[in-house]
Amino acid sequence: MKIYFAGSIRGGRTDAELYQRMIAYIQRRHTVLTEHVGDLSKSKTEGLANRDKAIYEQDTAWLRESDLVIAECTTPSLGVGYELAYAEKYQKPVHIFYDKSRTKISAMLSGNAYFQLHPYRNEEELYRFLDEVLG
Ligand code: 6IA
Repeated sequence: MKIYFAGSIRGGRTDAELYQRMIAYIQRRHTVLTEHVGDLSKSKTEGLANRDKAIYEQDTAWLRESDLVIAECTTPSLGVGYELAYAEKYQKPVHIFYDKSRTKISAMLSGNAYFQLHPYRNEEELYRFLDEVLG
């Protein structure tokens, strides 16, 4: 499957290493279109305004091309929130993961039955949920 992985960039890079581990886990059997989300070498502020248009065009094209969206939402991100609504518009299955001891997920996500939520206690449980989602 082609997986669109969404995680915070300008919203804050606290969980970038976790994204990197999740992406590597998914890549054992699937294609991740958005590997850069877990790229630790790139700064969250990198980029110029004219590059942002290209990022938007590429990411929305990848969302339309994807079979499934996996979002790690412990660190809140406006961009990820936008991507989730965009994925719903294109009827892509959306799975949202978050560490329930570290965040309260937005009611705009938990209140929308379209989204499948996976609140986890630790990383071990997160990978178990990922196995269930990826089959
Ligand atoms: O509002 P945020 O920046 O936190 O939004 C994060 C989400 O938007 C991610 O799930 C990405 O899919 C997308 N996104 C935001 N910035 C970029 C980006 N910047 N490149 C690709 N997708 C992005 C340049 C590279 C970066 C690693 C520094």
